[in-house]
Amino acid sequence: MTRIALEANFDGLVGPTHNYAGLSFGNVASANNANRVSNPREAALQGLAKMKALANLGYAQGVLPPQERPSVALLRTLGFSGDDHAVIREAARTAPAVLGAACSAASMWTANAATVSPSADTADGRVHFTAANLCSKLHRAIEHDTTSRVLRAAFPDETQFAHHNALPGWPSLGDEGAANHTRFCGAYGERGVEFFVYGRDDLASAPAPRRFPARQTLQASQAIARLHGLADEDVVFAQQHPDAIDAGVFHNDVIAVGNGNVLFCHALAFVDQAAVLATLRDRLAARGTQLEVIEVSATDISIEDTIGSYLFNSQLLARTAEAGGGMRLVVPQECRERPAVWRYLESLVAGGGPIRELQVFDLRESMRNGGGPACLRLRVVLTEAERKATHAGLWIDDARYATLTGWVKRHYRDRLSVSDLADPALLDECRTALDELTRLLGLGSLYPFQRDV
Ligand code: SUG
Repeated sequence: MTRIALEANFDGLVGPTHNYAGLSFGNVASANNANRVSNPREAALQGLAKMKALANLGYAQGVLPPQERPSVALLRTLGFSGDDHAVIREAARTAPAVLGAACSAASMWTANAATVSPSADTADGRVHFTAANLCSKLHRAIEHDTTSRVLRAAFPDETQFAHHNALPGWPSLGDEGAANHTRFCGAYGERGVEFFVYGRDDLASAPAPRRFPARQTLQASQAIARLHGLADEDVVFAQQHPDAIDAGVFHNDVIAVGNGNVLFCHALAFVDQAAVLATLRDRLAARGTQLEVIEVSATDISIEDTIGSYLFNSQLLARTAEAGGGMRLVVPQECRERPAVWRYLESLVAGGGPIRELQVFDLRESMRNGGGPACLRLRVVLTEAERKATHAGLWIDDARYATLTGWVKRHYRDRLSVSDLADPALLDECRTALDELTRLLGLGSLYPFQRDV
């Protein structure tokens, strides 16, 4: 029996330590903006403005809290000791790069928090979550414990939600979550086709990028499909094009986005792209749905413009029948600043295809670290019963938006340089802010500093 379901988006709330430490080799924006002064307050408000605008349009919009940073736990694991302030001071003096990793606010990009399979696709009829190990970067490999706790608090009912811990953090099992996973379907409540894109297959001699690392492995994607109980005929694996990775496409969601029966991608997204698209078409056709592909050629938009504009890091959102049906594309304002990209988008919406409307957001603070609209959100398809079982304090409405913007304005700095990370007062500020946040969201004790006392 097909159930009625909707797609909810859970955006990461940008944390108070948002900064530009240049930690992500292979992510061009992160490297280009290294050592720039950030504005954490603006970053968080930009993210909240997107959440509010999409909630106003009628989408189910949730928020996930930031993680505790600086991570004193990481620094202690790495041998720094004394009281918490001494740990920060000593790390700043002798290992500033490690302190940078301990301070990253990267958990804001919840597309990397987990891979999620809706209940319509899984063998046991529950929604499955696997937290991503993010093991290719130190500053991200420390996220998954808290991510698992957050997801369990957000989706607590074990009869409806199944939570898997992150895969072991071995290089051959590198997993970056939903950023490399797309679900195609007819209606959301129908069984869909889950598309996993990997950058590396450590057990085969597939072509590999030469310049930048491939973060996701085939072995990790296969393990997740097994853990989630997906049927073989509903799963497609494809390799990301190594040339795209070498140009700065560090996740698939920087070069492709899909939703419902629509895939919007660049021609350089996948190895053997024509065969990949044909397989997707067949699998979806077997479920009674026709895949619509919008494939953008390198002549229309170069790979440089693709990465500079983050065109494909957009959110492809279904419009209601009252709004005219079809899809709405949520893009960062950098798309408007690149003439070739903007021209393309204007002709796309005028062209009568499935994408009918554009929505532009200023997410510049996140974009400077390589995180566009799609990076900031984790999609969770939920039936009505599952939506009701979701922790109520996480949904964005007028009141919660007002509460959260007020909280940001009370606690966040409006400038943060990499040298400011050495300031132990930042740790106290962050803990005070996060302690209040867990109360505002009704989440209980979530963070290490709340649990260790
Ligand atoms: O993992 N940037 C993130 C950006 C993640 C974007 N997510 C998706 N494409 N879904 C990353 O590279 C930069 C942090 C710094 O330099 O401090 C960073 O981690």
